[in-house]
Amino acid sequence: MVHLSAEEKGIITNLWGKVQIDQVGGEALGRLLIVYPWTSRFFDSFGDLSNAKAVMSNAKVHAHGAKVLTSFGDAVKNLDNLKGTFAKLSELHCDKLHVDPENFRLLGNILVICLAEHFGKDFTPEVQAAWQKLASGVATALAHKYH
Ligand code: HEG
Repeated sequence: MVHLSAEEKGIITNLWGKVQIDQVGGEALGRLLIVYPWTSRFFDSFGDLSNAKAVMSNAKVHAHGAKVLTSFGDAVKNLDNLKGTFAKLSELHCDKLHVDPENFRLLGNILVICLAEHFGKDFTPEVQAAWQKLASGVATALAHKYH
């Protein structure tokens, strides 16, 4: 499990307070679907995901991306207990949704790219390192109940 220093926790909490969840969430999920097209198999009910423009303007992608990033925010509030925080969601993604947990890592890395784009020069290497660690911790926590 990841260990975050007090400094890293401060960096994470500070940036999170400025994240536009609806916008960044939709962007991150949209980019996941475009960069790794096979991930769209989980979202049959979302309608047209056949090309980048269709994905990025798909309202269901934006709504679900916002939902996912809001849930990711629970990690920020529970930095010392990621496994407990995501235990139920891990069971859901394993037992009901059958999402390959590798996808959590892909989404985490895409989220970091979206944050870098939004925050520009404020997204220093230290900030990136803290967020990369958090994304990895969330992916591990979401994979924890897989069997
Ligand atoms: Mg998942 C549903 C969180 C990555 C596919 N995801 C959900 C829900 C939450 C959530 C909160 C709603 C659960 C509910 O209805 O009770 N997802 C979540 C997080 C992350 C993640 C925090 C990673 C940071 N999800 C993820 C990835 C995929 C995926 C990478 C697939 C590539 N999620 C998925 C699907 C659903 C959810 C297919 C059900 C969507 C629906 O039909 O409503």
